[in-house]
Amino acid sequence: METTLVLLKPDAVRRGLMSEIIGRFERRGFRFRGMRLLQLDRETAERHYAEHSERPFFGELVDFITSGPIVALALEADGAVQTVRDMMGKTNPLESAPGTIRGDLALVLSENVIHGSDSPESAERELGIYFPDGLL
Ligand code: D4T
Repeated sequence: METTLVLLKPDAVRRGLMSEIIGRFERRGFRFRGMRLLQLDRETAERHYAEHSERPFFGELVDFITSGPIVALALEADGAVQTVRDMMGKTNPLESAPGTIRGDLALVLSENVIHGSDSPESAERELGIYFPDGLL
């Protein structure tokens, strides 16, 4: 079994899409091992996005992810990392297929409603950021 970290970004919470997105993961059959509503401080956001620290969009990315409450989910299934990535669609919503979360709910790269860990190693690192006390 594998567990992955999902974030519903501030745009998803602001737009009232929490139940729409969480419902998709419930209906797909994931086991929910953690769920938190929180607002990131800049230091934690910079830790989350450390791999992008040299990219030109880094400042705006941190501004955006700290701009309001987010939901962090820890979801377990066989192949959870890839299954969540497939359900999310491509990073740029304009390239995301209909039927995916971004393909149905987003249009803008910088406000693409959801994050999912991109590998089991990233999942382990990111779960430690959002669920330092462990999972159910
Ligand atoms: P996250 O990490 O949010 O799940 O997105 P992805 O894994 O799908 O994509 P990513 O790491 O390449 O990008 C992280 C985050 O930065 C935003 N972004 C990305 C942006 O605002 N401008 C850009 O040019 C790129 C490439 C969108 C997602």
